[in-house]
Amino acid sequence: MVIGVPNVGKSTLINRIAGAARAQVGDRPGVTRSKQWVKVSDYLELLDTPGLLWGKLENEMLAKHLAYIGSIRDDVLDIEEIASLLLYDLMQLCPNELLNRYKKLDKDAGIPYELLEGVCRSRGFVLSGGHLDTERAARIVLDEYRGGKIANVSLEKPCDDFTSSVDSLDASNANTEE
Ligand SMILES: Nc1nc2c(ncn2[C@@H]2O[C@H](COP(=O)(O)OP(=O)(O)OP(=O)(O)O)[C@@H](O)[C@H]2O)c(=O)[nH]1
Ligand SMILES: [Mg+2]
Repeated sequence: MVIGVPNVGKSTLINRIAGAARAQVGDRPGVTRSKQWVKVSDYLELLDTPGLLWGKLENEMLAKHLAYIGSIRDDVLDIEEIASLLLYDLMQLCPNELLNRYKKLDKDAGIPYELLEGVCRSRGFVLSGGHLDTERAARIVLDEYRGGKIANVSLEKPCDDFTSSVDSLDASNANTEE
């Protein structure tokens, strides 16, 4: 049985082991809707399963990370906030790669949203009247991060503490279609 949070590649792994596109794959959470046996050989069958999330995500850092990687549907999130926080975290983890991709970021920005505005300036996402198209920038940042275009960096270390309890995000039904 292959289990895990949504959109991490469970079905892709099964297809790779089976050597054929047997399980449905997609770049969003909730693609696998029910359990499905996939026969790999006369001696091996794998069970693909829908992604699972905790009923309520009580740790703020864990919730953020799941949002960054696309395990929680974007349409239940404030993507500008998530993208801003992601940029802020990446600025600590891999500033050189981030500044290389988005040239006009202020590496000393004190507020995450300023980094999203920096992405707008870097990419020319400016609307009439000089307003910055931060929603477009947020979608681009999340897309490029999830596509591995910004940096290959781990958000978590084995020693990280996920026991603190902060009610930040109710993820019930967050990985299912309406
Ligand atoms: N970069 C990268 N992308 C991957 C990898 N494995 C899977 N993907 C991509 O991640 C996305 C999700 O893959 P799935 O196999 O559908 O993920 P899942 O865990 O079965 O997702 P659910 O069924 O929705 O829970 C797809 O766009 C895959 O192409 C990997 O090793 N590296
Ligand atoms: Mg799947």
